[in-house]
Amino acid sequence: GKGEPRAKYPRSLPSLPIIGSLLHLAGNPQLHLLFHSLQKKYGSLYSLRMGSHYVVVVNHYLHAKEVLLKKGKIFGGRPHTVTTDLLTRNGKDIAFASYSPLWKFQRKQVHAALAMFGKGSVALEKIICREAAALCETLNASQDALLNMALELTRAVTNVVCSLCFSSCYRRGDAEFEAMLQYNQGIVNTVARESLLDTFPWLQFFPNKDLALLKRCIKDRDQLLQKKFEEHKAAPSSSLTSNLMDVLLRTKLNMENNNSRPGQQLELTDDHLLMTVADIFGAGVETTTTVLKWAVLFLLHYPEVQGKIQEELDQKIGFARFPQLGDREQLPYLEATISEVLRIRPVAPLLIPHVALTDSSIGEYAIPKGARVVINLWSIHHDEKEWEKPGEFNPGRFLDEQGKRLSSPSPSYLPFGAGIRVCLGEILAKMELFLFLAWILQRFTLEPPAGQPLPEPDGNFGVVLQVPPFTVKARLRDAWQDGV
Ligand code: HEM
Ligand code: PLO
Repeated sequence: GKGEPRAKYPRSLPSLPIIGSLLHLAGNPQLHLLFHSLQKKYGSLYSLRMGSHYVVVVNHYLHAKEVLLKKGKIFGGRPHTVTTDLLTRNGKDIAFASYSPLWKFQRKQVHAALAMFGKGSVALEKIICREAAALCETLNASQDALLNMALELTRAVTNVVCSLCFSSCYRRGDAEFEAMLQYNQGIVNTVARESLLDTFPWLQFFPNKDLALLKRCIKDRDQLLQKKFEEHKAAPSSSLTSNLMDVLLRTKLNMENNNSRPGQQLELTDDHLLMTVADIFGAGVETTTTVLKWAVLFLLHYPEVQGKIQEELDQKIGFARFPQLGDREQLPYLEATISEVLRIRPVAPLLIPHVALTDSSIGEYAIPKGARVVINLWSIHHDEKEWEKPGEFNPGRFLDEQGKRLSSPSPSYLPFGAGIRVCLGEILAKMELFLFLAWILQRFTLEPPAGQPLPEPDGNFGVVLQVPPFTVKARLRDAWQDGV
């Protein structure tokens, strides 16, 4: 009305061509870095227009917490994009689906299933330790030979998720595993790239050959999924704590039987079921593997950190038994190292874009309905007012003064997001990171092979922040030399 102050919108970047040309110059757009550096000129909250889309970029943790926690439901939407719609059959999954009653139901089902497998964490812990043992065997057998560590880590992590989703696992040379590696790589390289860069920039950064590749990879993924789906439908497991596929199949059946009741309109279609499993399978593999690769690359760059973790392992666990989850409190330096890896190289540096479902605000700024809100986790984790020398890899920053307990020096830290869209795999991922690293470092010292240059730990922006390829030598530690 009259006299009312006009709504104040976030400062907006001058015009698209400028961003477009910045990205163009950069060649491979490292969007999180560009959005971080734009703060100098435009402040921590600013907006830009990408074609028909209004995008708000959030670089400060207080604004991020307002979006994710205080107004989580308002900002709980997701954008429709060409590539993620292809990947998820128009948003029938969890991660790329907008807020809806069915989405809420899918999340709840998966959450309950994961909690059930982790009951007292015993079942999950057993699965992870089984894979850690197999991984250590492989490392041991390929002593001194150059080893594709990334591949072995991926297999170990994949087998954990495979057990969870399908009660199955892969051995070396398995054709289905090789196929999965292939299509995952293709999807990671192409999906969601246009969520911020469509219309005009789309033409520059999303060539049609990428779209063709993505479609091919999705087809391969669908084939694998369909096979699993039919196998499980034909022979469902009777056990209650079986696997995600069987749990969802049973839920679907129960819903159909109850659907004669009025008021029960939710329908979990085959597509919803498949896309839900696909999300967990995809996220379960790509995220944890990526963090493990980052951890190993940083340990190669910082041998003193590796030495300190091993010292702690030797003192608290020794050589007569293997690490277990119950040791976590006893190994604060290892836990601090994991926290630091998740800070310095966030898996999802811009999370997944959120969408404002109604007119709202962030801080003192008005945000219109439909705005895409990008949370720049990179900025939040590299804020100089919150972190001392944020660019430095320093696990010690996550320890208290006595160096005995984990303690974050700043609230500007959200590696798994927060609120209604918080990561569904946080607990699982933390268990895996801890157990795999503890098992490996108890037995082996990781070294860069002589004469092979170690790449700088620079990330490559994509749907996950990708690790540069590198080679490793795993040397059996002295205490294990005779007979293991
Ligand atoms: C979402 C981080 C592992 C399943 C997310 C988000 C982040 C994240 C930042 C986005 C939150 C947002 O958009 O606001 C991580 C990290 C991981 C990890 C750092 C490993 C260290 C996993 C694993 C699983 C998983 C192992 C599966 C078991 C999901 C799913 C979503 C998600 C389904 C979508 C949630 C939604 O949109 O409602 N994760 N994640 N994540 N994560 Fe993870
Ligand atoms: C990884 C490649 C798979 O083929 C498909 C897939 C499904 C879920 C995605 C995941 C990919 C990448 C990481 C994502 C996850 C959902 C949540 C997770 C985006 C594309 C994160 C870190 O937000």
